[in-house]
Amino acid sequence: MGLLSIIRKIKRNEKEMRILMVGLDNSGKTTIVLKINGEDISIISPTLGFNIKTIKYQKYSLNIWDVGGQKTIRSYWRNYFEQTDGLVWVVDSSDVRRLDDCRMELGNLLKEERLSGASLLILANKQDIQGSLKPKEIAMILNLDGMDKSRHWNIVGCSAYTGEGLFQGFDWVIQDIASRIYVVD
Ligand code: G3D
Repeated sequence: MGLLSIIRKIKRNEKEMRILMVGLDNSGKTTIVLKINGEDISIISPTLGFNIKTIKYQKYSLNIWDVGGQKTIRSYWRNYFEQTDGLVWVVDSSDVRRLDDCRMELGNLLKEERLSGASLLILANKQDIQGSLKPKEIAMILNLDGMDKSRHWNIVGCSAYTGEGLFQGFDWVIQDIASRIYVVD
């Protein structure tokens, strides 16, 4: 690690931790955010024909958007990748039909060079629905073991309705980020 990056790490503080929450539409992102007590959801750029929601989660800033939109929009997202420490990818575990789509979109996102260092939490949401796939099954279908070995990732089953798994998931991603970016306590 170069001196400059060490200095940069020391200078950063927790408030700057930046997490993006992404997933196909209808996967449950908005519901999760409401459940974990995100207040004041503000909407960025509705004029551009798509929304990026942003909230505060504890001390952290969470940006949220749907993937699967048009390619032109996708190029605009890149502006938001700068300084992204963590990615939370939300899956609708009951929507087996769209899991191929889901794998493809996640794969595309992870190709972004600026996201290469980001910790990745996969939330296998909607576990309260009978017949929804378990985290292990989702991991297989999304081929998570096939990801770059340097990627820090974890998959946690959750339900935005019951709240099960949500804090476990977020605690993991925040801890993982903290262990990477803070040199001093
Ligand atoms: P999005 O922000 O990713 O697009 P939303 O997704 O949060 O709007 O959720 C999409 C739909 O899924 C909503 O249903 C929401 O209530 C439901 N949902 C979200 N999380 C869960 C969950 O954990 N369990 C169950 N059973 N449903 C969930 P509606 O009917 O309002 O469209």
